[in-house]
Amino acid sequence: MDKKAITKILEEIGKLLEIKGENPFKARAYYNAARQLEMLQQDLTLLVKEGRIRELKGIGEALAKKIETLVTTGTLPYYENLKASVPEGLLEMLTIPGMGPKKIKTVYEKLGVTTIGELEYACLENRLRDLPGFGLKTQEKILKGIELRKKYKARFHLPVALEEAEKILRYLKKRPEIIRLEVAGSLRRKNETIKDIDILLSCSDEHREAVTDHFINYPEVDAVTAKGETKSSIVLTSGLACDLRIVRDNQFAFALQYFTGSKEHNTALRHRAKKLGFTLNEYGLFPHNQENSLLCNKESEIYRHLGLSFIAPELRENYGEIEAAENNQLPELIEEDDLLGLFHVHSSFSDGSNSIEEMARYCKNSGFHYIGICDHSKAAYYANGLTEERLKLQHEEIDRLNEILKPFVILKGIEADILPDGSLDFDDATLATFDFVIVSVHSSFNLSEEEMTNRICKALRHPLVSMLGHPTGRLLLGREPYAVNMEKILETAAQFNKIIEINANPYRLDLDWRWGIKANALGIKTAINPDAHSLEGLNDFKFGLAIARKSWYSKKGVLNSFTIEELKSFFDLQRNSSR
Ligand code: DGT
Ligand code: CA
Ligand code: ZN
Repeated sequence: MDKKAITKILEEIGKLLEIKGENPFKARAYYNAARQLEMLQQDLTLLVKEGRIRELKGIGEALAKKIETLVTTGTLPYYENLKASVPEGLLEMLTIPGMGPKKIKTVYEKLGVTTIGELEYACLENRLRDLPGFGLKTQEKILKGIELRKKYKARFHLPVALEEAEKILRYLKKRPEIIRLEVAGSLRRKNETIKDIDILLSCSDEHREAVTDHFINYPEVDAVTAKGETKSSIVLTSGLACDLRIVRDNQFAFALQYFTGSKEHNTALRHRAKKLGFTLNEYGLFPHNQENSLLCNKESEIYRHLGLSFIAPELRENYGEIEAAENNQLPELIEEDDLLGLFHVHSSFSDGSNSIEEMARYCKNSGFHYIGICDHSKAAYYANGLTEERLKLQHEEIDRLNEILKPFVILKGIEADILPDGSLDFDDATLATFDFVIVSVHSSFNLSEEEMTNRICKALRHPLVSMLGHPTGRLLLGREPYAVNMEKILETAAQFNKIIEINANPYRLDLDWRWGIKANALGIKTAINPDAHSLEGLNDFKFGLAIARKSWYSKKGVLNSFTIEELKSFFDLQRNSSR
């Protein structure tokens, strides 16, 4: 192993020791050794052979032995063990500007943050701001560093892609030659993460070149990666790629259907077309033995020719939508106008940035009828969780506001921690003071699948529990879900008439829609829960709505469409039926 590699390892050992909070002199000895090697004029291998490493300033017997081991064997068990004793993500955090070993140690110890994804989420929830040695400026710097890193990754969160796409569409619309313009691909299907933006437009042949030039001259372009007559690709300054396809207007519906995907849906649809005597592709729907395509101005006409009712883009994942469309059994999907209120909203009583009054007024002004305030419970000390005493104050405040804001209603909820053994961190008398209770896992993510499943199922069987929050704890592109048997959780939820939330935070979107389809089929109701920690966060319900639609939910399965009276009787029913 060469000098440079060894220097790097010595430095890393120093940082690992600091992250672990070992004696600072020990870490300093490694940094010093790294510097000594860097400045070394002689050949390191020779020095080791002659046993003269100990002569270097500040390098004692133990350190000299380690360097010798590295030079002769290329590995160092001490280093490997040290690395294994620290979560991998913590080391990775060293690459983020502003995150030195001390700060990493702090976020690990105080917030339990072990990955960059979790660190980002903690910044967005303002958790770093109040840590010793941090502050708002540091938090912003760290967040910026994380964003920069993300530029070079393969997939993007849904809101990033949506915002970029909207900007490009606005820009493209300036060209009067464009007849029709739509986003296709995974973004139109509202997938939880997006690889690239697909845009489709129609114009007459002679305008293609001008429209293409306009596209590649978009101001926020980092690189033009393809430029052809019908297809061009750019990479945006955010790192996200965007493909543009230009077709004739009489091909638009076919191209839109094709480029919306998913690939799996398209493959199934093509097979169906073939069986019915057609060839289906991005250019048209061709009856066998005919050269010309049928005319379809809209996608719905393509589906109709294939004996299917229209399939909403969100459902085009080959999860049974074609069979359902054939039998006219597709659900009437939930829509924004169906939502009467929002649950799972945090306030400044725990870790939210806004007061209950601000959150409630914002909801009221957005046209909602109610809001369910759910701050953290006392076990969530890192999130300023509520003790019984502070809960009383909160309930008094809600009573006071309900008088003022009538007929708007603030519901008293809580996001109670599910403790590792499945019990909750409030007693039944306290739990009974809420209108509804969300239970979530916020700690001990490393339990075995069986333990985690039992833990959650036990909480779901509790008669005073209404909903399960973010059922897998995943952070999209940031943290894997914890090990859990989702089938068992769904079975339990169905049996005890419990709600499983669709956490609408775009970093979570948990329940995953693939499980959402199953939950829905089992008759489990869901709630679209923004998990908002600020006024802005309340708008995240839109992403949850998309996932509810992807999970085939119609109005009747979504708690947010219930009136206040319906809600109250539902929560009563839940309590009485699980006793
Ligand atoms: P993404 O970009 O990974 O988030 O997901 P998509 O679905 O946007 O995938 P993308 O951008 O590769 O392609 C856009 C659509 O184009 C895709 O959903 C279906 C269609 N498509 C692309 N390649 C194929 C293919 O090889 N076969 C079929 N049937 N369709 C394709
Ligand atoms: Ca795409
Ligand atoms: Zn939570």
